[in-house]
Parts: sequence; C-alpha cells; structure tokens
Amino acid sequence: MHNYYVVTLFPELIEPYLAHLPFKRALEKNLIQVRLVNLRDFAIDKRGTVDSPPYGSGPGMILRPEPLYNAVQSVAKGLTNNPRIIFLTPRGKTFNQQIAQEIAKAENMILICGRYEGFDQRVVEELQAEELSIGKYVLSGGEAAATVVLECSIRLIPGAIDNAKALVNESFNTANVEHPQYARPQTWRGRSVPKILTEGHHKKIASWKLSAKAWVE
Ligand code: 6GU
Repeated sequence: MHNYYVVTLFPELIEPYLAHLPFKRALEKNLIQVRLVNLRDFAIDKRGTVDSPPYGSGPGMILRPEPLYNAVQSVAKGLTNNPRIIFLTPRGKTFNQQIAQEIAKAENMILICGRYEGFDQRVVEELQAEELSIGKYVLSGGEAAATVVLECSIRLIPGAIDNAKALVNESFNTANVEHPQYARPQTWRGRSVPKILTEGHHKKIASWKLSAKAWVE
C-alpha cells in the first residue's frame, strides 16, 4: 500500500481525479491511499489565516511556515516509516518519468501545494523536504502540478492500469513515448495509414515502431 497525502487549500481541485483512472482502479484495489489535507484546518487563527505579506516587500501573499509545518506533522505522526516530503513549486527540480518511477515505489509521500506567491522557505529546510516543479512556466498554485505528479506515478504501480502491456516499455527503459498510432478507417480524408503497418510483416513493423518513437530516455 502506498500512502499519498496532498496538503492544499483547494482539495476540491484534486478530488475529481480520484474517480478516474489510474486513481480509481488503484484505490479500488487498495494499492494506494490518497488523503487530501486541507491547509485551512491548520490556520494560525479562528479567521483561517495561513498567509502573510513577504519580508523585503513584493506582491501578494506568502504561505506562512506554521500551518504548513503543522499540516505535515499531523500526517507524519501517524506513519511508521518516514515520508518523502515534496513541495510543489516552479523553483523546484523538474519532474520526469524517472522521478515518477521512484514515487511509484515510495511507501509514504506528502505533496504540498503552494498558492499565492509561494511559501516561507524555512519550512522546506525544517522538514528536510524536496522541491519539485513540472516545467518552466508559472501556475497559480501547485494543485495541477500535484495531480500531474500523482497521475504519472500511480499509473506505474503494478496493477493500477488494466493494460499491463502499456507499461512494458516503460519498465524496461526509464520511459518512452511511443510511435504514432492509427485506427480505422485505413484511409480518411485522403490520408492513409503508413503502408508498413497494414502489410503484416512483423519485423518491419517492429523496426518502424522503434524508429518512430518520440523520445526514449
Ligand atoms: Cl509545481 N507550481 C507552480 N505554482 N507553478 C509551476 C509548478 C508548480 N511547476 C511548474 N510551474
């Protein structure tokens, strides 16, 4: 069982994904547990404060360290083995298929979604956490990024998707994005499927597929 926790101010952004693959099957089979933890529950006051303006001036608000720290501690205290703690931020290391493979093997992981202009850096150090980004562009918050990281990782857990064949290449290599695919009809609006795929010569087809991959790591 893999236990994945997501600390966020907007659990409702992530929740709908849990009803669809690969989350759905992995949850049904008890391969994973996903808990959405509302950061607001760890606010510093009754008004629900979780943020403050930045030191040194600057636009917007920054997530304060205490609610983030307390939210993570409340999750971590119930775990027997140390969780991998990851803050989602455009400042972080760029997520890739190899990191997804690692996360697919992790027993416990806590993902923390930033919002506003970011979070107090001291909490990252205090929790000895990692920072992950999903690419060089800026989102308004980490929820979409956390969903990307989870979806990508969970589909690599054996049993999480029905078609295990789809994972074969990914488990032998770090990852690959396959050749383009074609379905019926054979000719559509004057465009025909590559002839080699229609001739039944399996060796030629296999070598066409290899040469037509988008990327292999
Ligand atoms: Cl993880 N968070 C935000 N806010 N923006 C991003 C990102 C994460 N990754 C790329 N852009």
